[in-house]
Parts: sequence; C-alpha cells; structure tokens
Amino acid sequence: MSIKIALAGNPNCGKTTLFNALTGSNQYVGNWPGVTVEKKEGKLKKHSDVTITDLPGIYSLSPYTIEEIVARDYLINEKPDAVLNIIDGTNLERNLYLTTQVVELGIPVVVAVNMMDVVKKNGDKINIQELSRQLACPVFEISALKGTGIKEVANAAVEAASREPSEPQHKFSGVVEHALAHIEEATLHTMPKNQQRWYAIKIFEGDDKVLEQIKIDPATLKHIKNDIADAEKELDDDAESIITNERYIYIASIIKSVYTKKSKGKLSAS
Ligand code: BGO
Repeated sequence: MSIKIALAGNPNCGKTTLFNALTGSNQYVGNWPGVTVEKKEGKLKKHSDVTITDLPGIYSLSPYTIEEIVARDYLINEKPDAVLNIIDGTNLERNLYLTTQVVELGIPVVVAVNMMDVVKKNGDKINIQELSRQLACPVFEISALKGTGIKEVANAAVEAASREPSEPQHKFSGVVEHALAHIEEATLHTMPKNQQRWYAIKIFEGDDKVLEQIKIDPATLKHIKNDIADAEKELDDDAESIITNERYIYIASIIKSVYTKKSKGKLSAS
C-alpha cells in the first residue's frame, strides 16, 4: 500500500530543511502542472511506500497566489493521506493561521513545531500537549536543523495516514456558523462530510475558484447570499474579513494558553 503525505508550511519555517531530513537523497524535482513552481517529492527514509510531497511555502489557503492555488488544489483534489504541517515555533501567531485552515480540510494533520532550539535558547516555552489538545491533532517539537524530533514526527504522520481526520475545533460566531450550516445543507450534502466545512467556509468567503467549481443553482445561491449578507450586517464587516478576524481571535486564545515568553527583567537566582 502506498501512502501520500503532504508537507505544508509558511515560507522560511524550515520546510526544505525538514524535507531534506525526511527524504535524504531520495528526491525527484519537477514542476506543478501548468506553472513554473517547483515540485519536489521524495520517499520517506526507510519507508519506500511513503511519498512526501513538498508543497510551496504559503501563509494561507486563499486563491491569491500561484503557490496558494497549487498547494490547495493538491490538498483538495489529490487528497493526500495526511498533512505534515510544519510551523515556526518562534512565530506561532503567523504560522497558526495556515494551521487553522489545514485542519478544516478533512485530512488527518500532524503538526511539527520547528525551530525549538531557538525557542528554548530564548527561554520561551510552548505547551505542546495543550496545543495538541486545542488543535485536536498530534503535535511534536522538532529542530529540522539539528535533526531532533524528526523520526517521531515522521512516524506520527505515517500513523495518521491510516486514521480518520479529527473534527476541526474552532467554531466561528453564531451567525457565521448558521450560514455555514445552511451552505453545507443546501449545496454540499453529496460531498464526504469531512470535506464540507472547508468548502462551506470558502463559499462564505466568496472564493471565486470554489464558486466556479461547485456551480450552485441560482435560487440556492440567492438564499446563501442572503445569509452571508445577514452575517456581514450583524458583524459590520465583509465576509472574508469576518473569517480572517475570527481566525486571529481564535489563534490569540490558543497562544495565550500554550505560549510563555521568558519574563524580562527578572534577576536570575545565581
Ligand atoms: C538559513 N533551527 C534553526 N535554528 N534554524 C532552522 C531550523 C531549526 O530547527 N530549521 C530551519 N532552519 P528553510 P523554507 C540561514 O538558510 O528550510 C533555518 O523556506 C542562512 N542561509 O537553516 O530554507 C535554515 O524551506 C544564513 O536558514 O525554510 C534556514 O521553509 C544564516 O531556517 C532557514 C542563517 O529554512 C529557513 C540562516 C544562508
């Protein structure tokens, strides 16, 4: 049986370093179909049945850059068996923005918190167990540069590939959830249940590419647009900004409970 694992993360989070550590010299380079973005794949060391696909470095799964489109088309259409999401532990807030979207795809996710050598050197702390609980997926601390935690996170990704994805934990505000439920019921019910949420959020955001793909009949679209307009009116913002803002509020609450910055100005005991 062959297993497909996608490696996803922000630019500069250490993704290439991790990809090289996972695959060694066992890599092949090509291009993503139709674009000049480099596509790297490789076999996981000691697992000739496991292919790791290195997705372009991205901050979000929106449709605004070639890299985002390539990455999300792969995740949605090729449906890898698991996503290994590498995040920079020294920049949790920005990196978790992608994570909150990846866990909505209906694919099992394992998170690797990278740069832990720097986090520790700085005297900061990340509560990995609590982060795992809040995201409802396995989380590992690693240093791709130093090679620590790599084997463990790779094994976890291989194991995750044979499991069901967990339910996304984040709930948007009531009026948004109401619209999302309506969208799922009216247009997405023939799709596997665990993929519906990602599509519903994209339709709520007015994502052109998803709207083109789903082709909603005009009467249903009118109802959906009314729901979205209700949410925009109640929250006094446009649909896309509502989703972005609520993600950042959610991320702030996660960081508050998992991240401890070394307190400045404290005299050491020595
Ligand atoms: C340079 N710890 C530390 N300390 N650094 C790491 C780790 C880690 O766990 N993982 C990666 N890095 P990429 P993307 C560099 O290249 O893998 C470093 O974009 C430098 N280069 O070594 O390329 C890694 O694929 C000169 O750093 O990331 C690299 O995601 C001075 O993070 C950078 C300092 O890693 C990005 C660093 C000429």
